[in-house]
Amino acid sequence: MDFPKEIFLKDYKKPDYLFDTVDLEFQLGSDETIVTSKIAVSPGNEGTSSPLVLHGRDLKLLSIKVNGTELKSDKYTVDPRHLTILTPPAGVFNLEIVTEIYPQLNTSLEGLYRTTGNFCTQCEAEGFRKITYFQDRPDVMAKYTCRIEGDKTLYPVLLSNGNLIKQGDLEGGKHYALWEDPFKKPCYLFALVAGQYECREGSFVTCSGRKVTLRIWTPAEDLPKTSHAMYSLKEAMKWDEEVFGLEYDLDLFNIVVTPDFNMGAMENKSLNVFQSRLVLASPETATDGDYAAILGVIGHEYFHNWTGNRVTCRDWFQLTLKEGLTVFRDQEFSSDLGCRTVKRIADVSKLRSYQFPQDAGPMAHPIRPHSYIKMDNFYTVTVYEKGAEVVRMYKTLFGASGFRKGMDLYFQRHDGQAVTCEDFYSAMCDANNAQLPNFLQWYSQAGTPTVKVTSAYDASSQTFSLKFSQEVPPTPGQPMKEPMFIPVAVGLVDSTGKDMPLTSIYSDGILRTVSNDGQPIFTTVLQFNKKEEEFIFNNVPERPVPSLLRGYSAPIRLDSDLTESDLYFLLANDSDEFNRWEAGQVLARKLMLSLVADFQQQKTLALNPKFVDGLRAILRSTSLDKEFIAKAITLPGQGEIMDMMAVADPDAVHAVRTFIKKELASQLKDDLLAAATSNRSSEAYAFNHDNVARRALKNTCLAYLTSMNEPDVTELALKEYNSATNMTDQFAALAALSQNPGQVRDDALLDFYNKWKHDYLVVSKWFALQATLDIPGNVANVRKLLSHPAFDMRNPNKVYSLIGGFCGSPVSFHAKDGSGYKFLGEVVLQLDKINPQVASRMVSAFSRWRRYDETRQALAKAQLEMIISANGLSENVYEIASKSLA
Ligand code: 0A1
Ligand code: ZN
Repeated sequence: MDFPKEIFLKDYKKPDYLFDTVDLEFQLGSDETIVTSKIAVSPGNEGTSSPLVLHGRDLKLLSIKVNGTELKSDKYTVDPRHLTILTPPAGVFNLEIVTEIYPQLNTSLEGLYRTTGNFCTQCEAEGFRKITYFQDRPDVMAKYTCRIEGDKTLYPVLLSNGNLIKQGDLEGGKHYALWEDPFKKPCYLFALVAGQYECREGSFVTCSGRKVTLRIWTPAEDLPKTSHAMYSLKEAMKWDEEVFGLEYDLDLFNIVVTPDFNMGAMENKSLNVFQSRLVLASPETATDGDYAAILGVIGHEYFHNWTGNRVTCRDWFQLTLKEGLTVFRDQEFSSDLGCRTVKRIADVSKLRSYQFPQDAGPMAHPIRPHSYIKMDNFYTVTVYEKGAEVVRMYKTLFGASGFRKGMDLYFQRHDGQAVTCEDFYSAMCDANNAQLPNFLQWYSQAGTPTVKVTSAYDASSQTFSLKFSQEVPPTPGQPMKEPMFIPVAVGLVDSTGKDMPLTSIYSDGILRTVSNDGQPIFTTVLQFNKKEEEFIFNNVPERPVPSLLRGYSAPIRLDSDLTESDLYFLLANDSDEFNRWEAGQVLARKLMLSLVADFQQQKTLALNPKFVDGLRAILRSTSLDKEFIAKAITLPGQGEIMDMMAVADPDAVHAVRTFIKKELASQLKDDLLAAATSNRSSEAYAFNHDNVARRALKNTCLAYLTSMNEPDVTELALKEYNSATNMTDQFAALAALSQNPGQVRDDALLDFYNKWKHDYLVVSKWFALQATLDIPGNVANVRKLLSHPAFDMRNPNKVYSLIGGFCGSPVSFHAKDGSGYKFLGEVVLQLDKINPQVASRMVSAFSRWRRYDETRQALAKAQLEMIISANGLSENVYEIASKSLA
């Protein structure tokens, strides 16, 4: 490996040359593909005479012409990563480059590759350079045409971006298609698909009356499983018009399904590519979780058409400009189509379980990183999910209509451009005549801020004070931090459980009236942007219980002086449902941490009866949403608790969580049984909130009950498994049974495999379930599954299910004898030869090795050192491994 080069945001320079049009021609062959690229080049900077440096990887250069004349070999240089034209002509000129590539050998799944006989591309972030020599950077935007030639029988379907201009037959059993995309785009949005597909066709009439043809392409046998995806696409198109006034801009929108794909999906202009799991669904084979993921990701990719494609990123450091914003938009879309509180809870849980640990580890980076070695390593929960939280804060501050004004101004100013996060910030602030001091720190400072709050009530002056202080922890390369701008949504709850009307607040020496057009308000957003600040509420007739950070108004850790009884009060009464859930989670986290300490001191574990009572009241509620109840009775994950410990102790956390689960199950058995049996599906499967909520509650209760491992509940779970009419119920029952080692579990797992071995997506679930089993010695089982005939190391989805699932299970992965670490070390090296992007996602599981005890530290470190000293390591894995060891 050449010594990997780090790239810095501060070094950004505009491109020396612009590409105005790009005409591509692909001759698809069974062994090699010939790519001809004709580019109209113009100088980017007035009168530039610098060499034109093009990126390229794994390409065989066949010829290069400038203005129609073959370029002599002394006029250019080629190295493994570049083609440099030493003295390009002044002014506008035409460049023609012919390369040969080998898609069937491309297992990295970036650039052009073969998958089950078909051709597919993936160009984000820097895959286009594996197709042809190019200025592979997002601020080079051009209009493209794409002509594809190939065997008509092998590749009857030929697709690219934009509109189909021409197609026809050629000699030798070949045919061609010519596509033209009228919109300028960066090369990372280019796509080509060729192969044997059938399509489900639908249509959508836009708000201006244009009829758009919608096509979802899959192998013929999967067509029946595309109806939910088609529904999701139409809903997304309608939603973007209604909520943001954004209309689709072409007459055709294609989605292609592929089994082999590194990420979830890709927003190529008018030709989205999806991994199968995020399109294909039927009630029998997909769970409610799958249906929800499909809705969200179809929405996400479609929404990119405006946030990402029409307005794109100047450089890859700005990735959150399109991803944070588009995740925020897909979250809102799913909220509007389902239940807002439940969706918010799911999103916040994801942030806490995955992003908080990243922000506290060696890979911590701001939502806009300052540097990278491999951009692929920065498609992270920080850029995506924390980025979405940052966008959400604008909405919290400016309200829905202020946020919309900001979006409108953003598109008005930047349609057709490649821009920066500051451009988005300016559009938001300018549209609302606002200044948000320190807000931009969210883009440049890593680490999760901790906000401490203390409260005081003064009866004589009828004032209630909240004193805030904030601390942003040091992160790699950033030892000192500035205060952040933190919007804190607050309500005050009176002793009857009602929100108090808020009238005026004193802060910063200024008295502010709080009202909405003269109407009292019940939640106000405090703008906390200093190291310390006090806010005093006036006209507060009695000591309230403050409901802080309502709706989780900022991505921070909150440390308040609320007492246990305040938290139980909020759990029972808060009008902000998110904070009701949150109160329960705070109580559960405290309980789990104190029991972990007891466990470590070998004390007998006992469950606080108030906690049981609190959950019983929630479980018995007839007014709360059923999916909300399911969430509210679910304990924080093991990772979340480990993250809060000075030294993470997976065994103790696992033992405590299992103890609480069983104890709750036995103390709440009757209520759990009632909920599990009264919420069975009575009708045919439908993916609507009501039905999803019933299933969620039933299956959560079933998992609790089965954890007791008693014959009556095992029998119940078996009955649920056998009588299930949809995958949600069937898989939930199987997962419930799988908690307990023994014959029943082994039989059920085998039965499930035999039922579903013909369906690779269901088999992936089966792999994931076994990988995540928190049972001692599971390493050996997972190792065995690596050689299962259905497993394939070249398929990312299977790797994520089996290896990724395994790394997420604390007990087996962190086995004290190091067997889990050793297993992962071996797999990473094997994977790296096949697919560096996937290998580097897997090696990330080691990155927090310093969080564990000394024995585990030494074992994990040894694996990282073994990996980093391996020959021919990819830059992807090198970056994660070396930063983890630094
Ligand atoms: N932009 C896509 C996801 C994606 C990102 C990176 C990829 O390769 C490194 C591929 C796809 C999205 O946000 O959906
Ligand atoms: Zn995206």
